[in-house]
Amino acid sequence: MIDLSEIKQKLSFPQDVVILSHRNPDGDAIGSSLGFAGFLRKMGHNVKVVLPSDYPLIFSFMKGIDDIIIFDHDRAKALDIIKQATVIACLDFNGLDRIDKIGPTVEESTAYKILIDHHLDPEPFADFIYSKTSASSTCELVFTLIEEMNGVNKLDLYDAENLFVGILTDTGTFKYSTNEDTYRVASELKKRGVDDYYLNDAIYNSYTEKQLKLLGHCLANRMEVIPEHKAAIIAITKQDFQDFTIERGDTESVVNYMLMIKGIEVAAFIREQPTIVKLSLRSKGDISVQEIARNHFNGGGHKNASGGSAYAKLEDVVTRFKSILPKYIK
Ligand SMILES: [Mn+2]
Repeated sequence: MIDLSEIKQKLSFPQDVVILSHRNPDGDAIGSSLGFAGFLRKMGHNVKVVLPSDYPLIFSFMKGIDDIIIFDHDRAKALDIIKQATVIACLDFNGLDRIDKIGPTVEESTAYKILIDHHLDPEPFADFIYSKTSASSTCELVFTLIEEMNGVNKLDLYDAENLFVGILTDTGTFKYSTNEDTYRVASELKKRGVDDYYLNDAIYNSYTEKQLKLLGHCLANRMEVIPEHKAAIIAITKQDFQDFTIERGDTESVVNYMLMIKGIEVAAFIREQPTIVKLSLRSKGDISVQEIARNHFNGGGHKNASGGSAYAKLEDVVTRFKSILPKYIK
């Protein structure tokens, strides 16, 4: 374990803490932020959570989520809070460009900076870095850090639930990215009263009728399977966005369905947006979609889950994706 003496010293008296996570926050970004916030508050700190952009509505049930300050909604307030912070904790992201316009303010701040993350290649901008790419989620790391600080008894049921949410969502309900600690931490959280059936139901049985019909459309009319390269692609057009009045979060899990086809090991969900084409990529095993995203689509993420974008026509992005497949899939 890493040297905790400095962080312990910094947190040994009340601080104004700001917890930050990445744009388009997912369950892990939100859960780790809220869980760590709960822990730090019980240590006597004044804690605020700031996210660059709004969270998906399916997470509205999470305790404390209403108190999160969204930079996109109130820029002045968000920046003000960050400027006044004496401790800044950056959770579930590896570089200041992941928090967009908040980045420079964090860079300029003289606050004590903490980075807890499981993405590849963390930038060395923080004073305390707890980074482990083998961790399932930042929530897993937040919990193990709290354990190392002998603070587990400070976690209440809601903190435990919030941390469980990140593990659940970043592992696709324990289907990938798990390690021994993942199950151990999940067990510890369940011991603290977490009702994982309730959390699963709240998160995964939350489709609207429109979203399920959209999923059907994607699978029936927009999917192309390329068995020789163990790949599948779903590409949706601007017209699809209009026809289904697609909003933020509506297409969240579409990409994962393609990997349910036997023999398919890499999946691309490609979306034509007003000025840009965005890609969500998933893979199984040793195929690194992180490399594909980084080398060809100006993106990154994890080995088996990443994303990217391109300023090009939808058809051209699809063609480019197909043409690079042989290089990455044996
Ligand atoms: Mn994560």
